[in-house]
Amino acid sequence: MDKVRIESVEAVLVDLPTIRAHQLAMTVMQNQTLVIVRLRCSDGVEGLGEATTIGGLAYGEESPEGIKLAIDTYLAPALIGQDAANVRAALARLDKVARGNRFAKSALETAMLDAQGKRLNVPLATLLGGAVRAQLPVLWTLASGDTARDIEEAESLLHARRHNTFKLKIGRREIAADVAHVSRIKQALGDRARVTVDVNQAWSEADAAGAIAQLEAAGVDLIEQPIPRTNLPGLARLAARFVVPIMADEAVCTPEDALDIARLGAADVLALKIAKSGGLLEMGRTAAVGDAAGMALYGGTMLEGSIGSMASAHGFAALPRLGWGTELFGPLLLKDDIVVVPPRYRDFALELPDGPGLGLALDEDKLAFYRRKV
Ligand code: MUC
Ligand code: MG
Repeated sequence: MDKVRIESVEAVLVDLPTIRAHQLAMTVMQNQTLVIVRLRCSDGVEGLGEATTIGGLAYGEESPEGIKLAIDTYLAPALIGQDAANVRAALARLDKVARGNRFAKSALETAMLDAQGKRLNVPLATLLGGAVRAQLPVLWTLASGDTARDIEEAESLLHARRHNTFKLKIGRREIAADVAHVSRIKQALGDRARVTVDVNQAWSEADAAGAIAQLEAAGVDLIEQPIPRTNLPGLARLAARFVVPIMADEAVCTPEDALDIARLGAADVLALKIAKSGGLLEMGRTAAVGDAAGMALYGGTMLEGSIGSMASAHGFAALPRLGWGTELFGPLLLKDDIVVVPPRYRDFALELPDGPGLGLALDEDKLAFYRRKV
């Protein structure tokens, strides 16, 4: 039987406005740029993939423009002509031409897996061994920058039964102001909602020790990446000192990172993201290390749109254990979508579609409208 080959790979920049300003320790987002990958194969099947960053280069080492450049110039040429059904062999080729560029590789891997799922007429999760859950618990991030507005937002989402866990982005302001903000929100929501905080590496270890004591007393359920990702011994000291669980996010990208964290006891929970890991398969390896070490797992987001979020959803649905649920709310933060049927959120969960591959179809008109023209 003739092999199906990869014939072309296109990377398209898509700019979508957010529904409100999204304030994080390192940036304020008013829009999000999606790098959409369209991978066409010799049997006529097209696979879709997506990569995003947060605030251009503010979060990590890749930017949307850089991802497109890496794909157009180096990665796409290495894929063209390759066996479309052999994703691992294609990924090994990508690792030969590019040492890093995990976000770009993740988008390409998603597109290959989407195409293979469509070809075999099975959901992407089936290619990963199968989904053990069809609904993924999903939290919402409160990050308007205004306490009263955040409380209103949380109340309306609780009422709509869309989210009952809220993550607060802090680390931008003075610690006292952040602690007051979080405490007011937790007090207003009480036992009706779980509240977590993400500091995005903004504090020193000493500041973190003082702040976490206050946040723990205020009833916060989880502390995400309080100090710089490179300070694993510091994270370990904080994890030992407090009962409230500490989650590593920026500190964990690869299976080797997870192993270092496990050896040091530097976190109770690992935030997994397909972009940080370089794709779904590597995310699964990272998860396995954390799981084996007794850490709980959490399905993180790079604030992707529907394609990247659904790719993540298939991966997280296939993990045997996912103790802290997910934050795959990215599509809901964007004012519009470029897929025909957007992901469905209901009863505090994201539903996994059962169509082939990702289970999504591009809206060509929307794509044409939002794609970057220059
Ligand atoms: C991060 O660091 O976790 C996830 C949710 C959100 O609002 O920002 C992201 C990034
Ligand atoms: Mg985070």
